[in-house]
Amino acid sequence: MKARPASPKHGLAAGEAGRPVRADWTIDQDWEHYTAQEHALWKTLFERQARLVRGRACREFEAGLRDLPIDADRIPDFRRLSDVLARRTGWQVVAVPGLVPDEVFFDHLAHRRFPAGQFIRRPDQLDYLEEPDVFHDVFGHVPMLMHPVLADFVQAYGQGGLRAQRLGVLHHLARVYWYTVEFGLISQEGGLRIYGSGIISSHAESLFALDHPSPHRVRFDLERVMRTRYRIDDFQEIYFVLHDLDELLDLARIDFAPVYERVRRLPEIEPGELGAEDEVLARGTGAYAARAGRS
Ligand code: HBI
Ligand code: FE
Repeated sequence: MKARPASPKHGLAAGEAGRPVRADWTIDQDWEHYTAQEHALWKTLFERQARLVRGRACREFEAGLRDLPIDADRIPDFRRLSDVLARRTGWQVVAVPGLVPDEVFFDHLAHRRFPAGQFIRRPDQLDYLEEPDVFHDVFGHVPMLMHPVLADFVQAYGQGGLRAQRLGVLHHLARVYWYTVEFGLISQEGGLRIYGSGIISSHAESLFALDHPSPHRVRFDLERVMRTRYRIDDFQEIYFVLHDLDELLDLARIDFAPVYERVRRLPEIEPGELGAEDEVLARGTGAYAARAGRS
């Protein structure tokens, strides 16, 4: 891990033996106890990112953000977010101390509860951290959950996660989530737009994903994506592009079992690798990855 967040200062994450207090790993957001410094850090992140993603994020993100009680002044209160979200798509936001075990994560999603990091990153982690904090989860994910298609797709991922685990193919399914919900691009009127939360909540990657010549931008294809490894410690070397968010609705409905059967026999694909069957929208130079010592 490149950077670990400080453990939450309040809303105690773990019992004395280091186990979570509740079986579902939720904690109280304890909104009243955020410090002025923590709210100020939110403001810094929010203002910078709200300005940057205008015209870069897809219109569904813009609409979701506009309709939610999320603003620059304070870290959002999950109870108020849940009130609005529940009325729109039936989702709620619950607080967790950070990454939770896969089964716990899937169970929340399957029940339309989005586990959001309670803590906010440290000031020296403005640009990057690997563990999801309140800015990544609330600014990045919650506006997209206001959209009915994304709302259904993320629930289907939770339902499919436990099954994929039993089948021993979770890594294939996790790549679908990674290259859509976290790092997905979509083409809309003005060109490429971002819908992936990992990009939307990152200042540097919001620029890199759309404008940098290094990464490939390739048309989304389910089996191709299931075979593609990803990196969690740096910008992506490839982004997959949807024509329409409705494509995710089809994915939420189909049975992945036969797809897993095909994919598990096929070779894995490295993040920077292109194949003959790819519909390449923009071939990347790979220059960034090469400079970072990969190639
Ligand atoms: N926990 N809080 C949190 N957020 C995530 O995005 C998350 C997680 N646990 C597991 C996980 N993601 C992934 O590894 C699964 O999607 C496979
Ligand atoms: Fe995320």
